[in-house]
Amino acid sequence: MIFEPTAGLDKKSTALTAARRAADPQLSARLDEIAERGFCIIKDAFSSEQVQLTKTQLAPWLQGKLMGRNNFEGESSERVYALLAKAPVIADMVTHPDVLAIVDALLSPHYLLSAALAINVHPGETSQPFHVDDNEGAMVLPKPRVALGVSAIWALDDFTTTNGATEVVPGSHLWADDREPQQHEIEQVIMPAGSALVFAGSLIHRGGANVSASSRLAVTPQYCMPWLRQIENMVLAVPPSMAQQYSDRVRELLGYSIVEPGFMGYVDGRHPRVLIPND
Ligand SMILES: O=C(O)CCC(=O)C(=O)O
Repeated sequence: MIFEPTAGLDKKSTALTAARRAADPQLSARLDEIAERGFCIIKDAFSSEQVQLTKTQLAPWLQGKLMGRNNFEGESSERVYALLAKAPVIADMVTHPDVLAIVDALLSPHYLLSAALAINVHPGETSQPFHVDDNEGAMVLPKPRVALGVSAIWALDDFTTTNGATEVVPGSHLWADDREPQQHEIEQVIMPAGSALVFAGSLIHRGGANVSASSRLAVTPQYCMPWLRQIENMVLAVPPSMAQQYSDRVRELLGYSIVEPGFMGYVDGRHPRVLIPND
């Protein structure tokens, strides 16, 4: 059985997506590409000024101290988590309208930001193990299944053939769990700084090996269904006093939200936004 990435959505969301597709052919083409190949690339999603500002805000955290602790994180890579507690410009990435238009179509309303981390792949780094992003926590739902998350990987340096560009396996979001990618099925994502790779959380991918002389910086915001546990514990990473600086949209994505209709996410019987000072 083949699952469309959107097969898990309710009728209202599906109708909304159909209306948005009709109004926005570019969005429609991106959604078609994700349905078929599992990913799309948004070029020039950030201007060179935004790329530079992001690098400037990340620089204090990229001092060679937060190196990966295993082969998955990458022992020659730096990983900076909890980015919304460290670099407020990341909010513009996390809420980028072209990315959220895709996430809106693929996940249920009130979806959450599951992770937002920077990955600086240094020269000498080897390929990461292949993985999908939407199966954390001993997932018991085998593939093929609907995507439970959507991930973006934003290039802050040009992704080249040698510096550790992300590698994807087109179509693998529709595979069963036991299918292993063969060499000829792997595609490098070559894209200029400021571009965003957006993909179904069920797509097989990995960070590539960096055989160049320069590092490759990326930020990966990942979104998940509202009823899944976030990979990063976002409301502890960004407590109410810090959430105060952000828009309602960012706060909602962090988890200062409830899943409506219903009450998943309440705190002491009330909407969690009441904990944000001066709200
Ligand atoms: O750094 C990359 O290109 C990919 C990283 C990744 O997929 C991950 O850590 O989940």
